[in-house]
Amino acid sequence: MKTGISSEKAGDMYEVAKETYAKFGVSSDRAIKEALALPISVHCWQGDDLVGFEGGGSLSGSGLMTTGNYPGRARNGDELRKDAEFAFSLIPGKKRFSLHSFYAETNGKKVSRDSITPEHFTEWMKWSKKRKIPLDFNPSFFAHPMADSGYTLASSDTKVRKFWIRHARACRRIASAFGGNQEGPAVCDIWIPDGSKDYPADRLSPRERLRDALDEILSEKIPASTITDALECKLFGIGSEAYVTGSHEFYMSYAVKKQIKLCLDTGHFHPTETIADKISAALLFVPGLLVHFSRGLRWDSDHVTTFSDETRDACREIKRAGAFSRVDLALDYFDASINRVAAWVIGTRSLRKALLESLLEPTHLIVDAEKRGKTHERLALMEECKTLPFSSVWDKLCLNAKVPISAAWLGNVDEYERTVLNKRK
Ligand code: RNT
Ligand code: ZN
Repeated sequence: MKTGISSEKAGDMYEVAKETYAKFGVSSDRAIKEALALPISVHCWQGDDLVGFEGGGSLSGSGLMTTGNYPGRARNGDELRKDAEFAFSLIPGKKRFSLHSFYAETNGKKVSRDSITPEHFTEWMKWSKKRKIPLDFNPSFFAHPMADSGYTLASSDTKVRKFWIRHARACRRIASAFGGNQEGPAVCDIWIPDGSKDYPADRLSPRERLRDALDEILSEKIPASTITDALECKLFGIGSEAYVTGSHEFYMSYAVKKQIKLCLDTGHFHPTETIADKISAALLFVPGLLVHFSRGLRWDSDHVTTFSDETRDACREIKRAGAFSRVDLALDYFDASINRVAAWVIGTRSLRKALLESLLEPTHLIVDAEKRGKTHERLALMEECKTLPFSSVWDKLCLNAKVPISAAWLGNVDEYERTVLNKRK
């Protein structure tokens, strides 16, 4: 597909845009540089529908669901890495790659989740080093017989609870090994599905057990130079409509008490609630945030992230708070109904766009208007910003990063689909 303008034309248009932004006191050159340097952690699970390499336990009971049957799902580590590399060639800026524990490569041997070690991620770490793609990690508390009851770390069954505690401890060591293999720590995000379909009579006991389990998991001291722990809250899931043990209040309080990063997933709140307003509040009390950029459609449906108001508002809030150094940016969605590589490219490019847009905002002018009590100016500036020549700066960012501009990347995806994905039967 030959969509988009020539590099030459894009260059010319950028010069005009640059002048326009300069009139607002913004250096678009600097914004491009900063936007390219912000790492986005791309989630491996969009590449294979969250199936993993264990032989695929059912997602049922976890509240997670991938729908669709587009051809070309990656079936092993080599395919997943190849697809990710291809997607990365179309995505501008710094990337990380986030793995779930069941992407361990065990040479066909069955290794229990409480016994996995860094050794099972040797291929990933080699790849990470070679491609200079830092890794992040996630213990997987679902798609496993021990999660069938719907409870893991909060289970009343000691055997079950202990199993998952051992799993989480094993995962923190793996994340730490990643951190030792790359520049800077690996983010290790704990999310559990625990909850109840209908109203529980006892909401307290599972939360007490979860608190104690987390205490046990996190008691193992691992240097912050290799691991960044994060805890992910949720409002509800399919099958946990009435009650989620790891709710927002639970993890917010726990994270504040233990000074751990809080993970805010854009799909994990009431549909009329967005995370933008939570960022400045939480940042006052926790060391930092992990944001999972997703797109809930009517529910936590994990649609592909887009350049939506929600994505843009969240990025703007981080920028306005001067908090990019304290917020880890990650993606979390899974759509099997469309080309999976394109899904990666769309979501990551959209988030990068929103980051660039936030960095191009003449925040100083808007804040100044507010300080002077000129709130009509504040609103007017916010509105005018929406129609500044952003697209020309975005194209220039892509040119600088040597990735296709505009929709030209669709041609590359088309070819990859024909020559690689369609051959997977
Ligand atoms: C689930 C959480 C969690 C998962 C991934 C696969 O609702 O968002 O982050 O999506 O761990
Ligand atoms: Zn998430």
